[in-house]
Amino acid sequence: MTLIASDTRRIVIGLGQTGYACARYLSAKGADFAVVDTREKPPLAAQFYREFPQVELRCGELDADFLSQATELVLSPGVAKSSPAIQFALQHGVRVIGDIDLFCREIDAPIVAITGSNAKSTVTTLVGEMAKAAGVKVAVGGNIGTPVLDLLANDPADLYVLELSSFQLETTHELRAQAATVLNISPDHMDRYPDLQSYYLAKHRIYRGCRNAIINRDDALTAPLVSQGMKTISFGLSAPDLGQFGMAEHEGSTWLFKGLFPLMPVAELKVSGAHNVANVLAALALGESAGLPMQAMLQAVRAFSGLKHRCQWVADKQGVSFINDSKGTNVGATLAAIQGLGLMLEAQQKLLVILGGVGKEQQFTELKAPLAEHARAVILIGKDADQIASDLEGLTVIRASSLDNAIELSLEHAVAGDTVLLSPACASFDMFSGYEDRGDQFIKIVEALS
Ligand code: UMA
Ligand code: ADP
Repeated sequence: MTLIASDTRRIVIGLGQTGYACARYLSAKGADFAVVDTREKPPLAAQFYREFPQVELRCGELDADFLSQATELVLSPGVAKSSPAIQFALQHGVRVIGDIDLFCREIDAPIVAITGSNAKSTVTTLVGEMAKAAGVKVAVGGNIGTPVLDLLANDPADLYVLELSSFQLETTHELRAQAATVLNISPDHMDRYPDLQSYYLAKHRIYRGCRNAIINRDDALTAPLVSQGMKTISFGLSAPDLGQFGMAEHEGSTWLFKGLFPLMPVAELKVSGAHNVANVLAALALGESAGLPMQAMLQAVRAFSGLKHRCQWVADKQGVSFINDSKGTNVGATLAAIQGLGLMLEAQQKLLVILGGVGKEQQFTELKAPLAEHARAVILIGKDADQIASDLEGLTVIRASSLDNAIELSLEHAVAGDTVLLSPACASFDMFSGYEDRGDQFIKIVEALS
C-alpha cells in the first residue's frame, strides 16, 4: 500500500457503502479523517461507532466551515457535488475526490472502465466473465455493487473491471483506464443535473487519460470530444470497418464480426434483443483492448445468459410470456427493451407494457411511437402515472392500483402469443424498496398464476 501523507486531513462525506469502504481503507492506513452524513441517523452509524470508536462522525446538515478545514473531501456518489457546503469548501481550496481516485492511487494493474446510461452492469459482468474464461485474475466492482476500495481486501488482481456512474466520475481525476467506454447516452438522473450536457460531461470524464476509447457508432454522444493520445475502436449494429466490431451477413445468417472476420452467429447468443447484441460487441471491444484472447471471450459470450431483472424471461402462463425488465428505470432502457423485444415478435403478437413509478422528471413521449408499433396496451402503476398517461395520450392506457392488479389487467387484455413486459422506465421507491424488490414481486406474482 502506498503511504498517505500524515498532514492531510480528510473528510469522508456519506456513510453508505462507499463511505464505509473509505473509512475502512483510511483507518487501515492510519490516516487522519472524519466522516459526515447529511442524514440524522445514517443506517450504518451504529456499526460505524462500534468499528471506529476513535473516528469523529457528524450527522445532519453539512457544515461548510467544518468541511473547509479539510485538505481533501472524499465524496460519496449519493451526495451532490453542487451542495452549497461542498461548493464553499471547493472555493476555499479544498480538493474534492471520490473513492475511485483513492483506489487508482493504490493499484498498478490495468483498468477496464465502463459507463453509459444503460447496459453498464451487463457489459461489466460480461467483461469479467471473459477475463475469467481467459484465466486472468480479475476483480469486478464499482457502481455494480462492490465499492472499489473493498476490492483491495483481496489478493491483488491482474485486471480490474469497473462500472462507473456519472456521480462517481464527477469526482474522479486519476483513472487512466486501459480501456474505457461510454456505452450510450440518454437522459437519466435529471434530478441531479441541470441539463443533459452536464450529465454528458460527467460521463465523458471516463475517457481522460485512457489508452483505448470504445465508442458506440450508433450513438454519436459516446465519442470523446478530444481523442488525442488514445486509440478509438467502435462497436455498432452495422457491418464494421477494419478493426471495428459489428454485425453482418455470413453463410446465410447474421454473425458478429471484427472487421472482415466473422466471429460467431448471433443466433448462438443466449441474451435476447438487438440492444444485447450491441452489449456483446462492446464487451468484445473492451476485452480485446485489455489483451484478452478472442477464443476465450467468445466462450464467455456463448455461456452468458444475461442478468436478473434485465429483459429476463420469467414464465409462460395462459399462452402469454412474462418478461421482467425491472432494471428498466429510465426511458432509454425501456425504449431498448420495447424495440429489442418488439422486433422479435411475429406480426400478430404484441407487448403489454407495465410502466410507471417515480418518473425522475423525464419525458415519456419518446416511448409513444415504439409503443404504438409494438404494444397492445400500456398498464400504468405508481406515483407519476398521470404524467405518463398524458405523455402517451392516444394510446390504449390502463390504470392499475398495484403490481398485482397490473399483471391481472395485462392478462385480461392479452391475446395468446403476446408478451407482458415489466419495464417501468421509472424508479421504484414509491411502491418498492428497489428495482430488485419490484422484479422479485413481479416474478412471485407471475409464478403464482395458474
Ligand atoms: N445519502 C444521504 N446523505 C449522505 C449520504 C448518502 O442522503 O450523506 C443518501 C443518498 O442520497 C442515497 C443513499 O443515501 O440515496 C446512498 O448514497 P451513497 O452515496 O451512500 O451510496 P452507496 O451506498 O455508497 O452506494 C454507491 C452507489 N449508490 C449511488 O450512487 C446512489 C451504488 O450504486 C454503488 O453500488 C455503490 O456506491 C458502490 O460503488 C447504486 C445506484 O443506485 C446501485 N447507482 C446509481 C445508478 O446506478 O443509477 C448511480
Ligand atoms: P445499468 O447498469 O447501466 O443500469 P443494466 O445492464 O443493469 O445497465 O441494464 C439496465 C437496463 O438497460 C435494463 O432494463 C436493460 O434491459 C436495458 N439495456 C440493456 N442494454 C441496453 C442498451 N444497449 N441500450 C439501452 N438499454 C439497454
